[in-house]
Amino acid sequence: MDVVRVSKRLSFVLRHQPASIGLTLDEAGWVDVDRLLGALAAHGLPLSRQDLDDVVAGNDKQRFAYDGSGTRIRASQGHSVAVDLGYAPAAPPAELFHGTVERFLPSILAEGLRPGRRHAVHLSEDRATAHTVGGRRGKPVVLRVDAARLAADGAQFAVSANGVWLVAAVPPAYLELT
Ligand code: HQG
Repeated sequence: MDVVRVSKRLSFVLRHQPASIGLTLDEAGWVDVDRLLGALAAHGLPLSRQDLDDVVAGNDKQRFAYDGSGTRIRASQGHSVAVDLGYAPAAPPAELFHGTVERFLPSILAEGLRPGRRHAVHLSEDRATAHTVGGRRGKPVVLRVDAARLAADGAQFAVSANGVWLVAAVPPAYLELT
C-alpha cells in the first residue's frame, strides 16, 4: 500500500469531494468506515480495515480521526465542504504562525489572511511547521500572528484534533513578517 497516495485520496474524499465516490458526510464530517471502504473499493482503491488503521495512525499530520467507537472516520481539519467539526473555542498561544509565499504577500498585507475555499485560516504553533506549510507553494515566507491580541479583540479560535489552530480571518493589523 502506498500510504501517501491513500492519504491524499482520503483527504480529497473526506475534505472536498465525498461525492466523487458516492459518499455524503454527516454534519460533523463523519462517514461510516465500512461505507468508506466499500466506496473506495468500488472506485479502484481496495483497502482493508488494517490498511486504513495504518494510514490513520501513521499519518505524518494525523489528518484523520476515528470516533470513540471506531465505526466512523473524518478529516480533522482542512474541509471545503460544509461541516461543523464542533471544536470548542479555545484560548490560543500568544503568537501563532502562518506559512505562505511571497507572491501572496501584497494581498495578505492589504486584506489580511482569508480562509479561501477552506472553512478557516490555518495557523501553526511553531515557525517550523508554518515554514513547511508555506514551502508547499514555493519559497516559504512566515508571518507571525498576534493571536493574544486578536483573541482579546473578540476573534474565536479553535484547535483541531491534530493541533492546527483555526480562526475565521486575520486582519492585517495582527500580522507581522518574520
Ligand atoms: C493564502 C495543509 C492572498 C494562504 C497545510 C495560503 C495546512 C491569501 C493560500 C493546510 C490570503 C490558501 C492549510 C489573501 C490567505 N490573499 N492569499 N488575503 N489569505 N492566503 O491550502 O494555510 O497537508 O487553503 O497564505 O499543511 O496553505 O492538506 O491554506 O497560501 O495545514 O493536511 O492562500 O493545508 O495541510 O491555501 O494550508 P490553503 P494553507 P494538509
